[in-house]
Parts: sequence; C-alpha cells; structure tokens
Amino acid sequence: MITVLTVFSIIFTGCGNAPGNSAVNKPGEAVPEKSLITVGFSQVGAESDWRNINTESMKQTFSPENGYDLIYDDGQQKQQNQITAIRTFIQKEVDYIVLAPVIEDGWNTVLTEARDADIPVILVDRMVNDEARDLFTCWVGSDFELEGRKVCEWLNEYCKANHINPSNINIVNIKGTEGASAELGRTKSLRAAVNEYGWNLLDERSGDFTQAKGREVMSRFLRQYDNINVVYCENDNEAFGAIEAIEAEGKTVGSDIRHGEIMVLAFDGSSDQAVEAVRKGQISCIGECNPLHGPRVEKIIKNLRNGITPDKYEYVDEDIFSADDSVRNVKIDGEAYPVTVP
Ligand code: GYE
Repeated sequence: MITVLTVFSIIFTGCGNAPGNSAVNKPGEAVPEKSLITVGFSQVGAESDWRNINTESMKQTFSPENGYDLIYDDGQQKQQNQITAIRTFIQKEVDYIVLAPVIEDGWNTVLTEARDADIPVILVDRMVNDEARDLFTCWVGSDFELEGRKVCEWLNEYCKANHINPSNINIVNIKGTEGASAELGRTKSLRAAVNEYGWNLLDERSGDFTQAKGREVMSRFLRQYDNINVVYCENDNEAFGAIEAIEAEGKTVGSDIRHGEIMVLAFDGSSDQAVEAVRKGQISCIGECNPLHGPRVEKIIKNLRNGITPDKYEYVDEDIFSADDSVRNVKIDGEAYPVTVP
C-alpha cells in the first residue's frame, strides 16, 4: 500500500506502485523509493525479554526515518489474533507482511489469502510447518535444534569433566509454548541426548516461555520429585522463574550437582539479567538465541525490492555461554563451538 504522504505524487505523476504487485520486482528492475514502504508485523506477544528486545529491534529498523510505515500488532501469544492481524494487513494492502508465528501449524488458509493478494510474507524467528512451505517468501531465525544440541552436549561434557555418571542425571524440562519452533527444536534435542547418554528425563511441562509459569511449573516439579538435579528451561525467563522456585524451597542453584545443587540450563542470553545469572553461577549454561532480527528482515526487503531473491532459510550464528570453565567447547557433527565465559 502507498501511504498518504505519497498519494499526491501518485495522482499527479502516475508513478506509484500498484497495490498488490509492487513488492517483488524483476531482476535489475529498481523501484523508485519515494513512498514509505508499508510493513505489517504480526509479533507473537511480549512473553519474554527475548521477545521485547526483538520487538524493539523491529520497531527501530522499520521507522519512518528509515523509510517505513510499520503496522505493529501484538498477538498476545494467540494464533487467532495473529490470523486477524494478517487479514487486516491484507485489507490495508501493505507492501510486506512479516510474521513471527506463535506455533508452526495452522497457517495455510491465511497465508494463502496473503499469496492471493500478492503480498510477500517474510517469516521471522519461528517457522510454519512444511505444508505452508510454498506460502511464504523466506524465513530468518535461529536453528533451535542446534541450540538444544549445544546445551545438551555441554551437559554431557560437563559430566565427563566432573566425573558424573550420566545415569545420575535427573532432568526436568520446562518447555516453551507447545508447538512453537523454539519449543519443538529444543525439546527434540533434549530427548535425543537423553536417549544417547542415558540421563533420566523425569518430566516435561510447558512454561509458555514466561517467568511466572516457569516458577509455577518448577514448584510443581519440586513437590513431585525429590531427586531433580538439572532443570532444562527453554528460555531465560522460565529459568528466572525456576530459580525463584528452587530458592523458595530452600535449595541452591548451581553447577555442583554432586553436592546437592540444582543445575539450571537455559536459552536466549539476550538480557543483562541472564548474563549476570551466568556470571553468578545461577545459570550454568545458556544456548544463545539472537533476537536482533530487524536489520536482517530489512536486508531481505531491500533485496526483494532490488529484484534479488533471498535465501529461503537464513540461519543466524549463535554462541554458548557458561561461567564454568570445565567445558571449553562442544563438538557437534564434527564442528567445535567455543563456550564463552561472560
Ligand atoms: O527463545 C523465547 C521467546 O521463538 C526464539 O520465544 C523465540 C523464543 C525465545 O519467547 O524467549
């Protein structure tokens, strides 16, 4: 869609882009950048620090100063809200739809509507399932399964370095939002490692990526099981909640599970609070998940406008954080990933 600012230039010069087919150009065909580019962004919600930093990155990038008119919609962790937002974007004839899908399933109908309206859909962060593969232009985000493998490999190496028998590892998993890519990938890796190394997976329950639910789920686990020595939290906020629950029970968090501490593992590492928790030894290892997708999505849009086809999938490079120096790097499929001590 073309914003009010440019309506006159379109009327008088006739050089505006026709709604619907303005966004993808043939190779070599440049678009006159006169109008603000309209981007409808359907965000998951505001469930975590990661998410808030991600929202900020998008808002900063897609500002009027940078040439964009951003229509931001907070889905409040509900797919139906996101579907409604996308339909509104279609009605408004935005130039691009950016979607961070809360879960993977259930997008076919609305993404078909976007395709029929000729509006490119760029996925950011989480994915949609394979059935909707042809209904979006491209995706940028993290390899959640790899993040999970890194953290599990770290635990495996930690056990080796500290002479802990894997059969003595009793884990609970505070999962993210069920059916979300970040939950699916991180859970898959944990289950694979449990099978491979012989750890005991005592229980799994969703904490919906929030601190409050993380605390609630961990309190419940602690009441149910008296032998938990590792909690795998699928994001930092769940880990903060789990730490509160553990401390409220008079127990101690830390890597020294041989002496009764409960080890906290997490993902994201995007907030100062998370890095501080690693420094203090409250979180033993974090698989980094990078939320700064604004500039990445902008690059995709610029490429599309210049007739350059972006890669269908673009994965972001990520770190591993631990305050413990007994594991210097983890090896996955022959590649060594260094562990950063913040
Ligand atoms: O890890 C979590 C957030 O999808 C990568 O969602 C994202 C996850 C992130 O709520 O904190």
